[in-house]
Amino acid sequence: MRSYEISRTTTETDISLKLSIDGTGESSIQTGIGFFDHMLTLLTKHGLFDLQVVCNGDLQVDQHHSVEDVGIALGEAFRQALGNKAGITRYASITTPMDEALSTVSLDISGRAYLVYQATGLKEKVGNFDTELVEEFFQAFASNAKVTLHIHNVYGKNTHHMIESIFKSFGRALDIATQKSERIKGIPSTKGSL
Ligand SMILES: [Mn+2]
Repeated sequence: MRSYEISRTTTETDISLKLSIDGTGESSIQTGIGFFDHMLTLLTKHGLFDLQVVCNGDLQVDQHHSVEDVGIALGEAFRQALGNKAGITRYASITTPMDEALSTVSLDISGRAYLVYQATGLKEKVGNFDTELVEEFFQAFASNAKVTLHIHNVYGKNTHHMIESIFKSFGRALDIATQKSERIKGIPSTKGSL
């Protein structure tokens, strides 16, 4: 089973996270940030993972540490659960609409951390969620999963929809890139390691 369980405690957050890559879309997410829970839930659903997250963070400061640290823990969990990456598809490029909004996520499970994030025109808040934290989440994920991640919100009007289309694309791309293919023998790199 490609799964990983992580407990991570700092002075800012206390996180328990359990991930199965080959899941069914089941999730139980409690970060104390409603909109972020909504995004992690649909990421899990459309990525067909199983994910449990409990984060008790310093929300009296703001949401930054909680969102960033969940990104760190989730990235670490994917990296560990994938092991040596033998037989995986590695790449995926997925475009997903959400009503009037459209986003593309291109992912390479490369062993190298890189984020390109293009999402302009987001309103500052969705509910009480600080939308600048979307980029922080993906930076933390890419750094700790060690993946190359390009995120582009192509267009949209409603900020909730725009961010939702990003997370749905991300979940779907992560599902495809992590899938094993019978045609792929060994580690999918001409260098022999990822
Ligand atoms: Mn929604």
